[in-house]
Amino acid sequence: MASLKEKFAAKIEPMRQRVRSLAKEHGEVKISDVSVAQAYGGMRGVKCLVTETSALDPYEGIRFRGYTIPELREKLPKAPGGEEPLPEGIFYLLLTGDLPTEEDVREVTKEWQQRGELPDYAVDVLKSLPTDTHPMTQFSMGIMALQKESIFARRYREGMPKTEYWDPMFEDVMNLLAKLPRIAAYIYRRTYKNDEHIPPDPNLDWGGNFAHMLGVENEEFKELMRLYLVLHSDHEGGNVSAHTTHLVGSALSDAYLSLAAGMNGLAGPLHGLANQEVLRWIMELINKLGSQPTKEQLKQYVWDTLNAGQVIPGYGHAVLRRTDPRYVAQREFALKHLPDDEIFKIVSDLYEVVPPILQEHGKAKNPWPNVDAHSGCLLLHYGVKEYDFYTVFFGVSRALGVLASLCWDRALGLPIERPKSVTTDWVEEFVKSQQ
Ligand code: HAX
Repeated sequence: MASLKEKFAAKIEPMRQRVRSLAKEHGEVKISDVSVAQAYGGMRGVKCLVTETSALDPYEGIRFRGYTIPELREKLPKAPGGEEPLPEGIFYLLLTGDLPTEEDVREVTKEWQQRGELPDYAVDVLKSLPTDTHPMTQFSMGIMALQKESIFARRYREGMPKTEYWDPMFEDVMNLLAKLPRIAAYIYRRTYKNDEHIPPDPNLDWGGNFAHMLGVENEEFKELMRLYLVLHSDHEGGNVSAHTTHLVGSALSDAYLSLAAGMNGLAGPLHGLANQEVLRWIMELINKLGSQPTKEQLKQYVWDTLNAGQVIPGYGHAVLRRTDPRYVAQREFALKHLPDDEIFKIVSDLYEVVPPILQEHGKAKNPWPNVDAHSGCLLLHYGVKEYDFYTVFFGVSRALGVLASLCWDRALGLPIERPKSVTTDWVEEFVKSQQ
């Protein structure tokens, strides 16, 4: 059996040739134009990035290397006795484009178990932070603390040729992925559980072990973790965390520097932090209206939020124009495992109440829920009630996709990213000259 590294290596040259011949033979073909509105409006819809790992359709949602979420839940290998896909499998798929076998996935699990140890000095950095430092800030600093481990940075200093960049990048990515659940669990236990830590279980898979180190000993929660870590792994290349990781990596910053930058973007309330904001908003709702609000009360609460000039967290999307299939997958999990949960009932009622209100409000282009509208109620059900920590779960998962892409960026020798900016004076002159 070819190891993941050998498998990835074998894919590189054919892919390099595909990209080279596309650029040579069709380099002048236009795939996008940019309007003034797009230049000022967050570049929505401008096709100017190539990302291999996943693609997002506004109506169908995400496909990971061509596979929908229901297909992956069926086809990716599972833990013994489990029903949800293993995150090791999605990483294998995102990196190679091929579905892994059970044995392929076992090999990745083993690699990550072996590479997972956290050096003392990185733990010391986390220990030095006040415990009320936001968990995402701690997470980003934990990743940065490990940067001196970068093999890519060392090999670059030693003068490695460009054709070899992918190799130390792959090694950094595997080391970093192995350590992320340990950093995250360390932060959780230090911040919320009296600094009492739980050693990893060498017999568990990456997601199951993460659940174990958090201290939630529940087989269903382990399954939730596996599903969660698969669902949040990738969402094509233009979202803030993916684009930032790619952008910073394009300066040949190593995986630690690039991922930390991507995580800082994920920590914004319009992106990954929305998952904690959803729970905070629902908890405020419960404080105000009790744990069994009527739909009429919910409607008023939604309008009050909008009238106060705030967004409804977990609703809307820059690309999607339908309910996020990642929301649907989490809803299916809830219907199966926690159908009577009170918060799930509120989340379900909001699914009925919010979209017509957002339509009537008339601003949001997409009134439907995104991934973040659902995840908090699942985590809370299993006892993870510290919602400031929720974006760290997202971050551990998102690393799978953005780091697989970073391996490809170096394998394809992509250049430093440097779009052209113009001034408003220039735009005004240009518009005039076109009239
Ligand atoms: N509630 C209220 N207003 C909303 C809204 C919402 N959920 N979603 C969009 N709008 C508003 C925007 O604020 C914007 O208002 P202004 O014209 O006053 O600026 C207007 O509707 C048009 O926005 P849009 O084009 O529909 O949306 P964008 O592409 O600009 O932004 C966002 C997409 C996801 C940031 C947006 O829908 C939002 O703020 N949603 C709430 C926060 C959220 O759930 N974020 C997580 C998104 C998924 C994700 O990345 N997860 O990590």
